[in-house]
Amino acid sequence: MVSKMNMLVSMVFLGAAIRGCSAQTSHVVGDSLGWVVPPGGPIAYSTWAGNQTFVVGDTLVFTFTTGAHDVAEVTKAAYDGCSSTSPISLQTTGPASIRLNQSGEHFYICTIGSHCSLGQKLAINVAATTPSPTGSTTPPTPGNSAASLSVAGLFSGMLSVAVVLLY
Ligand SMILES: *[C@@H]1O[C@H](CO)[C@@H](O)[C@H](O)[C@H]1NC(C)=O
Ligand SMILES: *[C@@H]1O[C@H](CO)[C@@H](O)[C@H](O)[C@H]1NC(C)=O
Ligand SMILES: [Cu+2]
Repeated sequence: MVSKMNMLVSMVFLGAAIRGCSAQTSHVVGDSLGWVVPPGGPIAYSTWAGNQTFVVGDTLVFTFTTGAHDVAEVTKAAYDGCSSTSPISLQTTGPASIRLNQSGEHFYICTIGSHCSLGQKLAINVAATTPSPTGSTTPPTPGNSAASLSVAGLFSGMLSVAVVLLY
C-alpha cells in the first residue's frame, strides 16, 4: 500500500515537472551583441528573433548602457517608420526586462538618435501556447493545442490508473 502511495505521489510530481518544462524563458535580445546599433544593420535582430520561440509569459531582456540607448514598444507603423512620438511603453534604464503578456506581434525600437533607422529595432511574434520547434514566427496551430491536450489526457489517464491501483 505504501509503495502504491509513493507511485501516486511520484506521478503527481512528474506531472508538475512536465508542466514546469513549458515555464517562461528569458530571451537576452541579440545574445552577446546586446541592444545596440547592430554592426551589420537591421538583419542582426531579425536573424536573432528567427532563432527564438516566444511564448506568452516569456521575458525579453534588453541589455544596454543607460543613456546610450533605450527601448520603446511601438506599433507596427512606428516600427516601420522609426517613429518615437507616442510609444506604447518606454524604458530608459538598462538592462530592461519586458514581460510578454500578450500573443501576437510586438515591435521594439531604440528612440535615441537615428539608432532605429540604423537597425536597432526588433519585431517578434509571440505564441499563446508552446509552439512546435519549427515555428517561431508563425502563430500556434490547432495541431499544437491538440498535442498539448493529448499529453494532458495521457497524464490524467495515468493518474486514474494509479488511483484505481491504490483503492
Ligand atoms: C539562426 O542563427 C544562425 C547563426 O547562429 C543563422 O545563420 C541563421 O540564419 C539563424 N536562423 C534564422 C531562421 O534566422
Ligand atoms: C505584464 O504583466 C505584469 C504582471 O501583471 C505587469 O507587471 C507588467 O507590467 C506587464 N508587462 C507589460 C509589458 O505589459
Ligand atoms: Cu540606441
